[in-house]
Order: sequence, then C-alpha cells, then structure tokens
Amino acid sequence: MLHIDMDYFFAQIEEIRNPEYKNKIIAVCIFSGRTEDSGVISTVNYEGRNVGIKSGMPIVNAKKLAKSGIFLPADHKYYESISQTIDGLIRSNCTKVEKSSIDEWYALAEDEVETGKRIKLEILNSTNLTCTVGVAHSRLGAKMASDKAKPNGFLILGKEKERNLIDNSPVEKIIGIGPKTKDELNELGVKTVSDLRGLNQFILIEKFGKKTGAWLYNLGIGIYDSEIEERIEKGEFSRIGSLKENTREKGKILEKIVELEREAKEELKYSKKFYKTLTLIFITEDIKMHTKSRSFSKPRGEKETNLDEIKKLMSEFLDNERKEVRRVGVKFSGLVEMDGQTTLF
Ligand code: TTP
Ligand code: MG
Ligand code: MG
Repeated sequence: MLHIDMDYFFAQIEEIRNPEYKNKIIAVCIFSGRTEDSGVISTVNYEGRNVGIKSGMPIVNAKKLAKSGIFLPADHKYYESISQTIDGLIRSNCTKVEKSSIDEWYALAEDEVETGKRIKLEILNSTNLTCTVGVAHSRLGAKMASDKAKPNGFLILGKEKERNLIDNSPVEKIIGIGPKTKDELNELGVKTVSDLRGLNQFILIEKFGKKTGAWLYNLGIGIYDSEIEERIEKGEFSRIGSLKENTREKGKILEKIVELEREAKEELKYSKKFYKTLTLIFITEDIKMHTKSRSFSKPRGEKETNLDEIKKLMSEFLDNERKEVRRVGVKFSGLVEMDGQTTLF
C-alpha cells in the first residue's frame, strides 16, 4: 500500500506561485470576515511551524508569533485544481486509488516502491510541489510511514518495522481512535497500541461494540486493514459561507444553508445537471470540517426541494457535536446530464 500526502499543501502552493516569498513565513488563512483579522490558520510552511504557528490557530495569535510573516487568504478553487492534476497523475500510475482528502491518497500498484518514486517525481515535475510517500503492508502503516518521513520524504516499512512503529504509537495517533475512545482506553491502562495486546477480545467488544472492539483487538495483535475504497472523483457543485457568528442555533444555521443551497442550484440549472447526492458541510469553531450526506436513488434536479433532508441532516450533526458552527456549506455531487437521460430515470 502507498500513502501520498502533499507537504504543507496550501502554503507550498502559495510559495511556488509567489517566488518572492521564498524563505519567509507563509500562512494560509481562512478569514471569517467579521473583523479584519478574525479567522484561523489553514496551514503554514515550515518556517512558520518553527515559530509555533499551527493549523487551526486564530490568525491574531499567529500574527503575534510572526510579525513579518505573509498571511494570505485561502484560494480553494486553485488548490482544488492542483489536487485534481495530482489525482490524475496518481491514477495513471496505480491500479487502485482512494483519494482521502484534498492532499492525500492511498493507492495500490504493481510495484509500490518504484511507483511511489515515479509519482513523487511526476508530481514535482508537473506542479513543482513536494510530497511525502509511505509504503507499507497496510493502510495504517503506509499513513504512519508518510507522517514520519515528512517533509519531502520516502519511507518504506517492512512488516517488522511497520509493526514496531504501530505498536509504539500512542493510541490517539491511530486514525479511528478519537478523544472519547482514547480516554476509555487510557482508563483500561492502554496508552500505546502494544498495550492492547493484553486485553481480552470480549472485554473490548463489550466496551466498544462489535465492530470497534474487534478492530482494536486486531490492532493489538498486529492485524491491520489493507482495504482500499475506490472512489472516483466526480464533478460537483458546492457553496460554502460564514455564519454571522459562531452558533449552534438551528434557525440561524438553517437560514444560511438554504441560502447557499439556492446559489448552488443556480449552477446546476446553468450546467443542466442532476445530482444524486446532497452533502451538508459544517466547519466548527476549531476549523474541523464535518459532512453529512444523503444519496437519492433517483437523481434530483434544480426544482426539487431538499428542506426536509437538510433539516434532518442538520439535526443529526448538531445532536452529535457540541462545538459551535463557524461556516456551513452545501454540495451537490454524483452529477448526471439532464439532457437525454430522462428515460433512464
Ligand atoms: P494536511 O495534509 O493535514 O497538512 P499540510 O499538507 O498543510 O501539512 P503536512 O506537510 O503536515 O501534510 O492538510 C492538507 C491541507 O488541508 C492543508 O494544506 C490546509 C488544509 N487544512 C486546513 O484547512 N485546516 C486544518 O486544520 C488542516 C489540518 C488542514
Ligand atoms: Mg499534507
Ligand atoms: Mg493531508
């Protein structure tokens, strides 16, 4: 399994397109627009990380750490277009690909080591950007390898090294173990993955449920997931906007979502497309992005109303999240042509 993750992605893109900023601190910001500097850091280059700036930090605090830093607004459309270029390069080199975020891919290839090297070079040649590649026997191992080798690295883990790296990792570093599970595991005396090994399978299942319990048990004894979920990126239309203030009030959030949905539908109308999936996007005060989706068996068009679905998805999200919401969005994906498709529906 290969894992490819771009280095300080948004900030590196800005470095490349503005060579005059070379060697300066560059932070990409998500300005909320409420006051001049309100908002948070999306990401920052290594010069900025060295002085303590991090993703998610309020812009005001970051500016205190870097008086002469360059603070740029995020240009998502541009970053997305570069992500698409990289996606194409990876797909043309691999047999199976899963894009797991804007700058991150899992992939299988005939010869992972050789392919990883080639992809790294092709990305550099066509975008001038560096990435880090991890190769291991499992998803988890490959991801941990690339995290460890950052930036501009390449790390191959044989079975034994993969096992050691995972075994010695604190449980909260494992994808899928959130703060709640971490606390519960700590209570059981489990700090690192290797501590899971002493635990009884039935106790884990009783405490965490069948799926998670069995997964944790396997993790402890060194059985890791190596599945790839093949996801082809399809066209989509989306709109994201800031709320006037951080809130959890349903009325205020709903009003904004409905407004954004109307705008996204305008695009559908002009491009004559139907969609199969509606996704609501919530960005909480800590700038984490959450999504809730609903897919329809019959594609929907610009005229159908989604108010009931929106209310339902929004409640599902708010019932499970305690943080306040900062930004919201609507996305239509799984697009199909309106013309000539009517009989198929
Ligand atoms: P990451 O891959 O997590 O981070 P990165 O590429 O900036 O740095 P690294 O070299 O450590 O991989 O995220 C990819 C992009 O997603 C990042 O460039 C900006 C965006 N992002 C946010 O907007 N907010 C966040 O909290 C994080 C973590 C990322
Ligand atoms: Mg990255
Ligand atoms: Mg990433």
